Amino acid sequence: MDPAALVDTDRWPLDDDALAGRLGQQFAREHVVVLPGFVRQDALPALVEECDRLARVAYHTTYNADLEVVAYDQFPADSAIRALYEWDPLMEFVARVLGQERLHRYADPFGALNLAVMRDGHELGWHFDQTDFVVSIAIQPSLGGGHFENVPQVRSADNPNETTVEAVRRGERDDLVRIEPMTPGTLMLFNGRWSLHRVSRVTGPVPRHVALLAYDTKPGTDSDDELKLGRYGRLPA
Ligand SMILES: O=C(O)CCC(=O)C(=O)O
Repeated sequence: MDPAALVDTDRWPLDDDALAGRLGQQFAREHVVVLPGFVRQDALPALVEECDRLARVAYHTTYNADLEVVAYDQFPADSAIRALYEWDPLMEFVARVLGQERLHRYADPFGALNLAVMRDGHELGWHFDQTDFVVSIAIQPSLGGGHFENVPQVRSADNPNETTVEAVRRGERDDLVRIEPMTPGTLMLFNGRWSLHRVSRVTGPVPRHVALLAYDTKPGTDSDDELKLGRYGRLPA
């Protein structure tokens, strides 16, 4: 599997410094960037098929959520999604957009790469991530709901901003909430450690499939056992 064949590099030339610079300015302003049509339209059916296959081994997590998760170690060697995650040009592109000299793949053997599968009635509550940056790739939207709702950079390392965070959780600060499109093939980059986010309740018979690619500014970042047990139902052997 050649990951380069999955990406629409005419529209999104990953080695173009001007593009990375433009997106970087947008990220600095908005703390999120969205790249529609990142995955080529003609590559999507195979990705949907892969997700449908993977979804059969997903773990039904109840950790602050009601959704099914496929962990990194469950993606087979020939997985197209795994190939994208392990493809250095993508990680280097993300690093350039973020103005980071380099990024590291998340060291969590489960959480580095996830497929989030959300079926009728599933939802994901407000939360922060334990890694600095997440790239999500929308693969299949649900018929109803399943909106990614995000309060970008609501907190920072210096300012936990608990009053606002709690107000968002109580539904009193909808003015801060940004809803991103779930168009298949869209790549989105957000800083999940500082951005409070959730996915609204999914409705209808079509499962929502999103791939989540986790990166960190430091090597060796891993999630704690509580998160692993809650999200994946197990710990590494
Ligand atoms: O499915 C998404 O769009 C985001 C999922 C997410 O935030 C998570 O699984 O932690």
